[in-house]
Amino acid sequence: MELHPSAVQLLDENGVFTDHANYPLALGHKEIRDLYKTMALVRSLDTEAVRLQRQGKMNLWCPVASQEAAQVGSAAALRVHDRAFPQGREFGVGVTLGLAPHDLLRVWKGEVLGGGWDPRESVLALYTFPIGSQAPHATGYAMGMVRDKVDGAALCYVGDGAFGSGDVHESLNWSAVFNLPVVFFCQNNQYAISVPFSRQSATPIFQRGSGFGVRSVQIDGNDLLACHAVVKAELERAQAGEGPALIEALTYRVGPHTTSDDASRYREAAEEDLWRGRDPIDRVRTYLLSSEIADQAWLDEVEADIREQTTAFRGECLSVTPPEPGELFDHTYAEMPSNLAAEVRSIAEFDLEATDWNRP
Ligand SMILES: Cc1ncc(C[n+]2csc(CCOP(=O)(O)OP(=O)(O)O)c2C)c(N)n1
Ligand SMILES: [Mg+2]
Repeated sequence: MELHPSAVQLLDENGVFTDHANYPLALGHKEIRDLYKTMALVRSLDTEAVRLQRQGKMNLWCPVASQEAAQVGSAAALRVHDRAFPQGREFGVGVTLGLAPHDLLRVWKGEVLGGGWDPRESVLALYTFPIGSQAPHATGYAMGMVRDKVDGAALCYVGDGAFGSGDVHESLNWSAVFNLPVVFFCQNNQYAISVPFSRQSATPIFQRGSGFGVRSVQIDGNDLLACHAVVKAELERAQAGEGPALIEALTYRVGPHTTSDDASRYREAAEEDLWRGRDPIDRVRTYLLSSEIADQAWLDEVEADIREQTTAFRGECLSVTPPEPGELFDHTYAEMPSNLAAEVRSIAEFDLEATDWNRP
């Protein structure tokens, strides 16, 4: 899938910058350097997380490689009174918002109780795994912001697959009818697990917005500067009373859906290679060097610093201990049914070490 002719792009595939009349660049040189560093850090930590899973140190991981521009650029546009509602792939959003990377992976080590961070202390709500269900959360929260007169807006992260859910359509409609300060940011990475976008929708996602009366735009989701400029402008407009917006950030997932998936079963390597060539980090690096916003010595320093942070991340990941299996049942019922109570007891009594797995 290729960009629509109307798509907003500030930094093209070759790292050439052209400002945009409606969505001008809203970052200074230092901020662009900082965001480059965050993108490179997210790439390195994500790569390490995949490694940890392959080494049996983590149950599952949901790779974000090649979606760093969409995640870092959008998250960097959030202001202190805004609130972001993620799905489950928003590791890069959490890192950009300053959450501890190892807290963001707790849920993937089975530490299911509480999600890993306190959403009341952060702009970021907890990950949401039932597809699309964060859209009514964001919409309701935006309604509350209006009533409480909070100067902010909600940013709702959705995938392309979430546009097959009723929750997203109901939220688009409701937010338009009530003119709510919510921005829907869709990372169209062109797959919902194995289902390609061509099998999900006959129209580009951003074109769905107008049917609800939601202003909509497609952007180059591999362009850090466009992701930041458009999310910033749309959050401000939503907050100013202009109503909701839908941003379709066209990108690609170069890795598997999760570490349990084998993407070679449903797509060609040539397609992955094409999108690897459109790498969002390479493009910013080229721009930094060609416009003399940074030099090679600075890039080398960044690389060394990221290497250190990645080593620390690995150590922190190894020290996250999953809860006892029986804790899975806590906080589920006010009064636990007797059959579940019996299950909890049998788990507690189960002696893993003494089990003879070869017994017929
Ligand atoms: C309601 C619901 N149905 C099905 C699933 C299983 N499921 C997990 S991820 C996924 C695809 C999501 O695709 P997309 O929204 O494009 O997000 P991406 O994973 O590409 O970031 C599905 C169907 C789910 N989590 N929730
Ligand atoms: Mg997708």
